[in-house]
Amino acid sequence: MAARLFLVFLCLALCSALQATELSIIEKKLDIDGTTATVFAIVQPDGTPGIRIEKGKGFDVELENKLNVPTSVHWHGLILPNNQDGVAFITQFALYPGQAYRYQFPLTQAGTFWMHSHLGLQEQKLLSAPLILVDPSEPKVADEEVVLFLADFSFQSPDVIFEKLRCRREPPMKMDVPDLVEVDYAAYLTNWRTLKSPEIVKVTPGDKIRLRVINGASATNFFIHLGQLKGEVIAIDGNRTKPLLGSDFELADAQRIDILVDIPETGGAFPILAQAEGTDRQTGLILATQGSALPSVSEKATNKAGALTNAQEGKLEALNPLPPKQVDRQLTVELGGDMETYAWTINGQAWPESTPLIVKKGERVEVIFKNRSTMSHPMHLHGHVFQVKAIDGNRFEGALRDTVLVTPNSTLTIQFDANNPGVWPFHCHILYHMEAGMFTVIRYADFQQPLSLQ
Ligand SMILES: [Cu+2]
Repeated sequence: MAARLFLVFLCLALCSALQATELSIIEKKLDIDGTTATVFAIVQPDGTPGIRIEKGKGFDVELENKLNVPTSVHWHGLILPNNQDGVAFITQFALYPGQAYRYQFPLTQAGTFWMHSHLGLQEQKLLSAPLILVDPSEPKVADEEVVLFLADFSFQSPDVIFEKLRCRREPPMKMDVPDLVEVDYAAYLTNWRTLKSPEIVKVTPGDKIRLRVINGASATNFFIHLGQLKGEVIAIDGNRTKPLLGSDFELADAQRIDILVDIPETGGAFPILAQAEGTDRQTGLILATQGSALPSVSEKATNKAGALTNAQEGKLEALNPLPPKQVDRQLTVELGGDMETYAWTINGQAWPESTPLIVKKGERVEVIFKNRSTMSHPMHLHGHVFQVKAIDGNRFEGALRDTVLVTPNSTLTIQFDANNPGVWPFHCHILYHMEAGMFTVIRYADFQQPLSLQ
């Protein structure tokens, strides 16, 4: 018995002695086409934004706040213990200036994720970064990987943007389709750069490239254009899908898409572009083989993009869907609000005046979203993976996701297994809709939230 206890202590001591990955939240200068902006960032000691972790090693991150304001970081899409979900004042306390917190939990997933502030409007100041989980035991699907981290950028403070949205009575831009573009952004970024000086990624002729595209924008849905390249979608929100072929895809706010592309044997330069919904503006990077002539790509696209639709969602199928099981509980989630009042609600309530949605551990839960508004809402559930099960009443075995776009005046059904007790944020990922009230929690019955956070 004593020997066994000693071994347990030895193991604990060795485990805690292992070095955690260090991540710091910092303020930094960013050049936006010749004008310097002050933004936030989440970086490793060498300045690399975000992290890449091998699944088997588990999540072990020492996160330090080097800002002079409180902050928090949420690990978007990860299945993790409730008290490490990083949502300030709901699942954790804020991280105050100078404080550090060590996040440690086992990893059950491998795929493309991201991290971002979950406190106030800090996400708009680019407090976000990629979070890539890899599983070396999985068969290799590509020769190279390229991460595209998309963002929307404004020189205005997020508080001013929010106040303008709440006070305006006129659309901010002349629009053919109203309500598609809420914020007139100064720039759209890919890996923190505009198309005036895009990242050029060297690739080899004949190679297969895995594009990990992350929509890290605060309030923008994108269309992804591969140009001459043909793509094969292999994963959505970090979950494997059956192959979906194409050159143009949809990527709502906070979602991720993993696409395989083949670089032709003849080589060349291949822009990978993301065009903001409802605009003629785009961002991106260029994949180029040695010696190829680099094209200049304008920030202005040839055509104005319309709105994202349900078309792609209806074609996506999970590679490993939820096992068949009878639904134990059905929750209806009505999404309401309008641009005039700029009050956004879930079941008629705006956070924090919200009634939590209750589930019980072990249940198969079905959520029916009914969007009663004229805006799209990318709805995100923390701590769980859900499967899309129906769009406008048409049932199918859709993708596994953590964020799904509910388009205007449509109904969309998802299911998940309630197997991770806690109090889990469930909200629209458009930052300003969330801030204006489109946020609630799913609470497990009998879950004891730490008293101090109630
Ligand atoms: Cu919304």
